[in-house]
Amino acid sequence: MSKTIIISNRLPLQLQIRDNIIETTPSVGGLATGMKSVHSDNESIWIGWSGLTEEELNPDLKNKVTSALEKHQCVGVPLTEKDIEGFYYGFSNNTLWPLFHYFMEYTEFEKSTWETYKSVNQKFADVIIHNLEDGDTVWVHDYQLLLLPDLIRKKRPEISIGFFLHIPFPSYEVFRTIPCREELLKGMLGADLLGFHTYDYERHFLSAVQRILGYEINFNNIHLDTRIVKVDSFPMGIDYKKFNDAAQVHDLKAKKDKTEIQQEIDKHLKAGSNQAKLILSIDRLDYTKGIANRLRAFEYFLDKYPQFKGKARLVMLAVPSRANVPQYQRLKNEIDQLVGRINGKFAEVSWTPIWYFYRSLPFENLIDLYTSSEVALLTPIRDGMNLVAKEYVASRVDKKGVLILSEMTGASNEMSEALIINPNNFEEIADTLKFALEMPEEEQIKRNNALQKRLQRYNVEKWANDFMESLRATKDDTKKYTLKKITPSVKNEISKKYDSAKNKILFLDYDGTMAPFEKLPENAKPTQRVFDILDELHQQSNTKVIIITGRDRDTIQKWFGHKEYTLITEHGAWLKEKNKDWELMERVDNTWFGSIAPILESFTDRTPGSLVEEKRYSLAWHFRNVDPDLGKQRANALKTTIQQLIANHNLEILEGDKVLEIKVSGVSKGKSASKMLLDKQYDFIFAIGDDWTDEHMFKELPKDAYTVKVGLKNTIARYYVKDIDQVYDLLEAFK
Ligand code: GDG
Repeated sequence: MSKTIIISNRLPLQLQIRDNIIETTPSVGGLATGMKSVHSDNESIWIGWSGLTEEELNPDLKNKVTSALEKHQCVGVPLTEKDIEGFYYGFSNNTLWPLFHYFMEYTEFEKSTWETYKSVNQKFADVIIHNLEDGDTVWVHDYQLLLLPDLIRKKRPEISIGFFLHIPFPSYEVFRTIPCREELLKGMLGADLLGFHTYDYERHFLSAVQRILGYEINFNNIHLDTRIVKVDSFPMGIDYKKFNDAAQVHDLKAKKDKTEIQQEIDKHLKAGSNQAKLILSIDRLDYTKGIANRLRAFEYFLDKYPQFKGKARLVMLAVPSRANVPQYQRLKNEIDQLVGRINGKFAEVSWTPIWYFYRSLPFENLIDLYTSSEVALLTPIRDGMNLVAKEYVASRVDKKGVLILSEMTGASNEMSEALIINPNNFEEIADTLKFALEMPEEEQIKRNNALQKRLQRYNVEKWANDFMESLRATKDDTKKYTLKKITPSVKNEISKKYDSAKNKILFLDYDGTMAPFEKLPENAKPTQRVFDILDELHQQSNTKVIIITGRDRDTIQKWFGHKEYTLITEHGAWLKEKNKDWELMERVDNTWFGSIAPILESFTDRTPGSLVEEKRYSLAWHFRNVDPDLGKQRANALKTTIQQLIANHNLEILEGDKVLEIKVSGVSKGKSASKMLLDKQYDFIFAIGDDWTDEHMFKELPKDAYTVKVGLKNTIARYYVKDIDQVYDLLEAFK
């Protein structure tokens, strides 16, 4: 039976060795809970590192770990201390983490850690391949495993692979600075579906792919030679019920059942006689979380609004993280000093402004804090999502409480009813804190009502299911293409048909079909191989070879004039038959050039890299060498301008591959191809082309014609081949 394989750096379990016995406890993190619905019954396994290095395990313990993991449907990836050093602390946390969070000054690039990152990704791939069966679905998580999708794809091209990034994907301008940028993108593109928390991260990723790899992007699909990769945003939710239920139970607890922390909090709140207010913050101690900023802003708030002294208290839980990394140690010192200084500055006998916990707390204490705090103040400088914001709102059973949230978090995109702040603007934070502490209850309830509804609906289970559903749909789309692929047996069938046919006609597009695109159109000259193929076909009896192209007559005359093939140029305006002169296939004129050409030229002046091509009966504006976003934008603007001008004329705009062409309407490859069929009864009709001007031809030709698209794009052609080499292979089979 097919299964789902979840892969993350760490397994969702904590292992401990006590007296040579392995103890396991489930992890409480967002990912572990989130994947619960996917990682259920016998239909899934989870692959990752157990948390114990190879050096910590003797053969006996290794076996024990394996069977302990097996009980939870988990499989370990064996990693050494050196692996963890280079892969986890090194490349993942010293390079990717700061870079992806826009901390370029903290980003180190070391060749040795990059090498370890690659080899550890390979180790993960090896374990996966070993456990992979036909029909399985693979879901890879996060920045530690960016190369993994492609490593799996290389070994098992047919497998369905999803990838989700839990941290931001930075803007192209930041991402481009990393030396191994191409390898990272290609690694990710091994997946069928790539998920991000927000549309912005998705947009940044697409832009990096387009600019760095130069791949074709169609809305949110990336066209590779044999596959389509879909990119989409799936904002991760939380286990809403778990937090809401726990908060309800919490509120009903008798005093004696309350936790120690809760009793302390109650004491403080009571002493403040209704005026005491708690402001909560919870995060891992990480420089991305804006903890120092928050403390300084809180100090500024107490200075600016002294009426809150003795009343408002910041309860700050900072969970230790990567504590042996110097950067994190420095951050810890900075926070310790700031807390000490601010507490020293404002403390009164019965009140200290900051309660600071530097540790991890059990879940029930988390609920104590969520339910007792009037305000949650979350100020990350950059954060992929921020689940704490969602958990705070979900725990507010009475619907009171105010969330202040940094606009730099992924969560702020969905939580517009929260008070959204810029974490670098202390003035704004101070004013918002005051506003939050004084917010009327009805307004708090109104805002939380809306937030809770959304969190309840788009919970983590829905997130996981949506992702899996979308992965299935993406794979189905790709399968549609696979059905049209020219396999060796289809190729065989077509060439057999060719052999036995009496009269054969071949329509061959030129650019993108017989020759690759070049930066300058005049450089795409036919090679000897192209001539060899065409000559071979042309010499066969009863075979008519036609080059059918949008190119101008003069260039085609220069390149093919000495040959005897039939030539059709400018999308069907001109025809040249063997031993004859060029003749017009359609009555066309070019008297309109004078009004359109200056507009194209003005666009060219303003768009670096673009150029105007003047053919006899059409004008083309090429933007292949323009910055991709600018090119698209200018092409749209140009199209709108021209459309208005030509509204009452017999002209039309043709959109080719990175080219807009204005020509007399009614002239098309489809029309001219049909005309060529009139003089004889052909029993083998073949047409091949790569862009959508060729679709006209595919459409007009009879149903039993062999129509072939080059590249994986939407098409009405019956078949496709992946690239120009395959075009040559196919034509060489016609003998
Ligand atoms: C990454 C991205 C993205 C925290 N302290 C305690 C504790 N927690 C739990 C919280 C929450 C989780 O840890 C923290 O989640 P975040 O989303 O805030 O942040 P990261 O760990 O940095 O996670 C982040 C996330 O991935 C998911 O995609 O949102 O942007 O950086 O669930 O409740 N839990 C317990 N005790 C604690 O002391 N029990």
